[in-house]
Amino acid sequence: MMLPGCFAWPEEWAERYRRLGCWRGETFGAMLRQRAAAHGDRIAIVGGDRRISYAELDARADRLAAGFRSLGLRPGDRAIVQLPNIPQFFEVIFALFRLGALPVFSLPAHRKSEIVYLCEFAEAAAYIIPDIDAGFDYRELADQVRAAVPGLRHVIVAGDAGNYTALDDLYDLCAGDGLDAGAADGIAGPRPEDVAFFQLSGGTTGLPKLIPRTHDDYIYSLRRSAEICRLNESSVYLAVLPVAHNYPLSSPGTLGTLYAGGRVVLARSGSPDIAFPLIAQEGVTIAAVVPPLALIWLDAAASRRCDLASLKVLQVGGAKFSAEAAGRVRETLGCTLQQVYGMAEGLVNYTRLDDPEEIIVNTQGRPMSPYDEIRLVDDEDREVEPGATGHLLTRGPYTIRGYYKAEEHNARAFTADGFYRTGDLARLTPSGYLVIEGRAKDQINRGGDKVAAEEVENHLLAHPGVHDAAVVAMPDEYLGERTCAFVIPYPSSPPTAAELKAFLRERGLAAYKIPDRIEFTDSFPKTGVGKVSKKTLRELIARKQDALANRS
Ligand code: AMP
Ligand code: DBH
Repeated sequence: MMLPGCFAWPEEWAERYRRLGCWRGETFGAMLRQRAAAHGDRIAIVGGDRRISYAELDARADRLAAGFRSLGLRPGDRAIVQLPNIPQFFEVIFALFRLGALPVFSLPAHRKSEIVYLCEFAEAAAYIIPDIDAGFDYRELADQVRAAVPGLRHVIVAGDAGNYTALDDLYDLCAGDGLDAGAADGIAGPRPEDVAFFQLSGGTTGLPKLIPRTHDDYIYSLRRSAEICRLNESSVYLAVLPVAHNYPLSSPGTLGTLYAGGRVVLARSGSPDIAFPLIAQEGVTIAAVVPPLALIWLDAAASRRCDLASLKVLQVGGAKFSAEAAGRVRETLGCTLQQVYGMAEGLVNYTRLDDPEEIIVNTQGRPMSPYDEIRLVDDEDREVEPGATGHLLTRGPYTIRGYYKAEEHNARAFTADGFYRTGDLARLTPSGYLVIEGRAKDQINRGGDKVAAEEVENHLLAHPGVHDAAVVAMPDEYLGERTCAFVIPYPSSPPTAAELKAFLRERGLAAYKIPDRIEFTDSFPKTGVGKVSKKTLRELIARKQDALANRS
């Protein structure tokens, strides 16, 4: 039985993916146990001044799972995990995996608006946070969340817990009671086909969607990713992006590296001041960044002395990387560029490490699995001509068949035969590589951070001085895109731009969703059928920016 609200693959497809050897019946708990048995002494995670071996990670996950259980967490319970790049992140998620409780992966940037929604929608039993990170006190956020969500039973803090439960205390709550003892009181641990956790979608609607991923499907994606990126026990993966995000978690990311028995090095920031010395000290072989960070690394490497000799592969993904910048990676950083185009819903594409430079620089890769199905269609769902640009639809052994508890949205986001509508516009090269040409979905991609226009519009509409709002992308040299909110104010009480931004912050919206620019207007351009024409608004703001740039 699938968790209520989750869509399993139809049985004939599940059988097919098993028969093809994609789904091998592994679970995360067993995967870690097996790695610990095979090479327990090897270092799995390096973070701050901690170096954790596979055996230690395995044992600590067991102890923590027992602690979570003593606290009252049960299989199937949801736990919002909002942790930065610290070793405890892995102890926590493997403990939850073992218990069969389900992490909901939130980003460190999320604030009250996002967390309250996640706690309510997922009916979370626990919320797991750091004490203070990057100058922000998550315990204060937890105070607000608890006041708004009475059903939230536990707040668990890595570090100084204040009034809440200290994560540290849970490791020793039941000394000597590994989780194996759980079987004795009826906790058998999850099955491979069970949902293991929820990822968040970048979203196109008012509220983020939850993406249920199973042990079977996700571990398949780790295995394929690790193969394609040629990870092995000597690989050292540098995690600079927030580890909860699907890209640094699984493409191949930290979990793909652990799958391959390699070493994960956690960085608290992607800044060259922090990342470059770590690369040299730890002998990092592969790192993953988003395009704006890649630009910073390229500049830094060109202008200062640094030892990046160990780095073999730099992955760039999350947003479109310009061919111009892509062409500079090999020469400037002395490593192979790998473009990664993926989504938390599933499908991930990679350029291959031995692809010709021309493909690496100019495409976003090809699907990782031979069983990924790709369709490019026009507005009426008819296949486009070969080589033409169309809406990208996909189906496969690790692409979900539906969001959690979102029946209405699912009817729009998936075709009747189970293809996911990515919302991206793409074309296929003759050799089968994807080139991303744009986006049809109502979303802004701010250097890899996804902002759903409707979500921000809803928050703006809550202001008493706002009659209507439309949020669009404006081009940006550094982030690729930034957000611009067009606002029709009530003439009687027009707010200022600064007031609106403060209002959104006050409502607890993550900082990356606060519009970079607010334009006041008294009407919106309309399409033929009378809808707000976002296309016209995008052109308007792009022209305005051009004019500004030319003047200076
Ligand atoms: P998310 O919904 O947050 O998982 O983000 C997935 C989306 O990010 C994709 O549907 C694309 O719109 C975008 N994306 C990810 N990687 C790339 C890339 N390499 N090039 C262009 N867009 C990308
Ligand atoms: O942007 C993404 O969501 C993304 C990018 C690259 C992703 O989820 C992935 C690889 O797995």
